[in-house]
Amino acid sequence: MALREIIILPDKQLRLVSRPVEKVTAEIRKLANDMFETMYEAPGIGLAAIQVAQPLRLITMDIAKKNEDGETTPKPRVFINPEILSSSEEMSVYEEGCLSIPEYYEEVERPAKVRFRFTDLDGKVHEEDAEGLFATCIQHEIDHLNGVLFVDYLSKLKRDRVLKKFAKAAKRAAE
Ligand code: GNR
Ligand code: NI
Repeated sequence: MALREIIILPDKQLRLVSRPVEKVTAEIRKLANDMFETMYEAPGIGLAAIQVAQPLRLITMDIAKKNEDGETTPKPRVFINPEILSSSEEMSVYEEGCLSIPEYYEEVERPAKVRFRFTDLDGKVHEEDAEGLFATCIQHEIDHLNGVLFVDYLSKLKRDRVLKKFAKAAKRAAE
């Protein structure tokens, strides 16, 4: 396994629409393994391939559940070519963050529940229901595959403020 660099704003690659994974090859498995290592190290609960500069419809996620002793057991999951099939009318609000927009957090309202379809690393297709943080996270990650970032849901004032801040930081770093 290997750590990969997470790209951050204002990197334009974050706005790319990623292409479907046609076949689960050794290269795709390696990418998924590297994404887990990168995601755990960050640390984050989800990662889209474009965040490591690979424009492919591949997501890693681990929303570990705490047991009654307060211990967490890892639950690594890979979602290939995920598609939202339906979304609830009920909405929920979560404070979101993004590894590509470091140290910025804001509340975002999204459908509280979604049903989605995805392919696993064995090439098998599944349908699954998500709610709570899982629903928020899968929507956040699928947005990445379409070049959408959580700041796109904020007011123009807030979005422009954060985009400007990262553009400035990049300029300073380049000097
Ligand atoms: O680590 C992450 N935490 C998080 C918290 C609330 C809603 C979404 C997320 S995903 C984020 C990692 C990331 O940037 N994934 O694309
Ligand atoms: Ni993100």
